[in-house]
Amino acid sequence: KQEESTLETAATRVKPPPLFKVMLLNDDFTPMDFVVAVIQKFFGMDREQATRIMLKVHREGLGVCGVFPRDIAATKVEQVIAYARQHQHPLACVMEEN
Ligand code: TYC
Repeated sequence: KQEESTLETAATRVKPPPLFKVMLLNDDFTPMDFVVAVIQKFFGMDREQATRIMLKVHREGLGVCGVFPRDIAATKVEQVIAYARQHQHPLACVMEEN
């Protein structure tokens, strides 16, 4: 088969790209409303979903906002941190391989 003779032989078939969880971490200072707004703005959730995740982070210390390929995850982390700093909040956002 042509496709197996070139790019997709069993030996060279590509693995699916690794995925990364993007997580928010709790702190004692960032206002709850700000965290909800961040989750809506950067992770495309409605207020109800965003509030659920914010409360999970608040109660359990961290929570997953989404799972993405490496570059997209890294961009989300940078955008969330930059936005939080612009508003003088210490909100922390990290990524971890799934
Ligand atoms: N713990 C914060 C408060 O009581 C709220 C908060 C939730 C902060 C989630 C960060 O990722 C966070 N105001």
